[in-house]
Amino acid sequence: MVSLVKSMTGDHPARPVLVLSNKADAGGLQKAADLGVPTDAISHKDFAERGDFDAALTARLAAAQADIVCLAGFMRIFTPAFTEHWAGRMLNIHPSLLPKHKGLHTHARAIEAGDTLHGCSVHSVTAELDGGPVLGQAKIQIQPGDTGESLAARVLPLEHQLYPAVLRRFAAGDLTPLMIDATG
Ligand code: NHR
Repeated sequence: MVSLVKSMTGDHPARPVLVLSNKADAGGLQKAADLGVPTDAISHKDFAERGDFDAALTARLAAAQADIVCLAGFMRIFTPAFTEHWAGRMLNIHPSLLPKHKGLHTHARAIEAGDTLHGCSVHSVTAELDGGPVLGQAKIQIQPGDTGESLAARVLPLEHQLYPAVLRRFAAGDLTPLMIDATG
């Protein structure tokens, strides 16, 4: 999130209008406020149904006049009504080379699967979890002796490079996949 916010200056076609979390104590809210970006929190626990929480998110995003939604560590699965409302306008970064390893614990699962390549993907968010069209990927080699933790530590800086680069193109209307090869 911080990498995205910091990237949106100068000739970038987008600007950050709101950083929104479902957790009032999320560390990112303070970081965003320190960067001068408006913040808010809406707790999913205040809603009996997922659809009602999602509707509150859409209302808050609309009030901020958001055109594009970028998920960054957002951990609540959206209802189809929400993904349809934001269809073609919502991005997520996922720590695997999609379509491999959707869901959680991706680094450990890449090692367990015997993969030699790993990385991260930015995708358009659809109702299918981690299943929307891929807009960019960055790949690294898995080394002998790698653990989930060591892989996560090598992928994270690539996430910080890939996501802003994809957002810049996306905001300018360019949906061509951006591929970063960091296999050395
Ligand atoms: N919603 C839809 N409909 N489609 C996607 O592709 C989504 C999404 C919501 C979030 C991010 C994704 C990730 O970065 C994302 C993509 C949370 C879960 C999950 O299991 C899965 C994937 C992602 C985020 N969430 C549990 C739930 O019941 C709660 C887990 C928790 O609170 O810790 O919502 O990988």
